[in-house]
Amino acid sequence: MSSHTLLLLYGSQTGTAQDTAERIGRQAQRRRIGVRVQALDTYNVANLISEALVVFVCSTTGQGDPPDNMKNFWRFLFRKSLPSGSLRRLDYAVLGLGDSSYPKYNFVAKKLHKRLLQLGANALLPVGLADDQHDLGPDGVIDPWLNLFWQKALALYPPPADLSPIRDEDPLPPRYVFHFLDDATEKLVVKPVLADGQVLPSSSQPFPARVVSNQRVTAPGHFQDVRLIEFDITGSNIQYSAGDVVMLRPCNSTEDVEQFCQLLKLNPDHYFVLKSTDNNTAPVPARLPQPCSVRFLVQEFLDIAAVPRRSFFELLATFATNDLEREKLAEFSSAQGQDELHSYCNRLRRTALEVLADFPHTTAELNVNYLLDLFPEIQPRSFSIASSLQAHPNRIQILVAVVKYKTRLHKPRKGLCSSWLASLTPSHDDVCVPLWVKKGGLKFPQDHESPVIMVGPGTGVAPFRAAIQERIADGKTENVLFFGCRSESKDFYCRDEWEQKIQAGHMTLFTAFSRDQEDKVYVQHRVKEQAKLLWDLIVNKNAFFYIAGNAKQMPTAVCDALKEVLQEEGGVTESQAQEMLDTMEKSGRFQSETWS
Ligand code: 2AM
Repeated sequence: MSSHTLLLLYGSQTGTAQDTAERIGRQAQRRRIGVRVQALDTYNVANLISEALVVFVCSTTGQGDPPDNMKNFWRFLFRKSLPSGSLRRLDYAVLGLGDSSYPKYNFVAKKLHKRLLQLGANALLPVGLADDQHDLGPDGVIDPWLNLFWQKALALYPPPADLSPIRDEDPLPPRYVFHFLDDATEKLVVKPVLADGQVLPSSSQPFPARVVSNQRVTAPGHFQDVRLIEFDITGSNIQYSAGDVVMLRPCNSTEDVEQFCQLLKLNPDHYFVLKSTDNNTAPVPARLPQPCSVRFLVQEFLDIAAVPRRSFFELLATFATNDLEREKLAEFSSAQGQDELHSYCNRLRRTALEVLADFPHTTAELNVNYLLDLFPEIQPRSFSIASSLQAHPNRIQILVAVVKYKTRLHKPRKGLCSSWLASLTPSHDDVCVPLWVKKGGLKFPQDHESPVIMVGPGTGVAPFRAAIQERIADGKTENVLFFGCRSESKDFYCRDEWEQKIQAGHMTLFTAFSRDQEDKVYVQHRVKEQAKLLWDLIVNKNAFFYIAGNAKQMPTAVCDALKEVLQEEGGVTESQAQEMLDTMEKSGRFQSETWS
């Protein structure tokens, strides 16, 4: 292996760590350093002992867990049998991406750094802890960290003297080349494989599920459109339990695809064959059919509706010939321009497509071979499953809050996935959503005796609906649900279902309608009111306690309320109550799942 090879390994949940790793990879190419960029779980960890220089870029998920595409690596690295000096030949650096508003801030990066030191590896510099809450966003930490990294790395691994660096103004060679087919060519389209009932559906082989129903469950006119969407998974081999999540990839809207093609002067009906310029570092994505139509690429693959990252501007700037546009793009690409870029893009949630429309000259000059360098791939989204197989055989149901809000921009902002899902019309065969299922973070008790207490305001109720359905089918009827919404008449979804189950004696429900009276009433207030019941369930009956939802302060507030309950009823101090919660958490009797 060449000593001039830098290996960039990333663990990425939403694509940010991957984008950062790729950005560092491009910086390495400019410095003429050979580079490989890989997701941690696609890398054979046993090879680490023979690597020279590795940068790990890892994000931390909300619960402090490593991202899915580094879970196997994580298990391997923490094996007790690994000898302590086994990585002493390795030089490394760890860059963590996190959000300091979460308690387990950058936990994965910190723990990885410690473990590598323990295994004898040499840290080139202290672990970098990028923070979403930083005034300049994560780049506020990443840029100075990278400067220091390059100083150290280039001193230890100087690039070949006969090659000069590639300037920031010049584009790097593209990772792919498009070979367009002329219309006369017969197109034998090789479609990517879909799961056919023989294998378990996965990211590489999703199951095309028919949309059975798509029902608005909030009152007409209510500000929030929430959908209960049902998929048919007959013949898929999919099995799931309460707490599991379904993964699916959204598509861009037809209007966005049309506009994109117009701006770039592309014919959506043209077909091309994609060739990689380096199969080792950038193989042709298996999700793309061969040949592929421009429409398929733009609709299903390129994430043109996301707020673009800085690397997008860096590359776009290299195509600018118009002076005004070039100047602006250079500013957005520079370290000094990050504030300005934040105001232009992130604050207003401006999409990549809208940016292209703002820079028409540059967009018209874009070299199509760079499309996959400019736009990341559309990432799959996860939804807590809201149904159980016992109650709904061969079905998966999800609750989706359709994301729509205003910024100073004229057009309302729309969440790509939720808007796409809401737009699907149920029909017999033609509307199919490729999906697969993953184990979720919430686990419900297997025994028959333990009661469960669940706090799930808004769409946070989804995994609890699954749990209640599943438990009732198993004859487990001690189910206590705290549900919160704005108003009894507007967004109290699943009401009929709960009423029927309450009547049957299968569950207890406490509701908090936050806006039906002058003062806000939230689920945490109801938790406090039920102190006696909760104490009895938790202490005498060994109940499990769950929180799920998307309000940022809600989980902490519910936790505090629960601590107060324990203090009040048990006559213990605050720290003793905290200890009780910690013990419950360790044994799985206190679990939470939050999302934004
Ligand atoms: P609000 O919108 O009236 O503030 C589902 O979204 C419910 O969660 C709504 O009733 C919402 O109330 C409520 N909610 C908002 N912030 C919350 C918090 N910090 N704790 C508990 N519930 C909250």
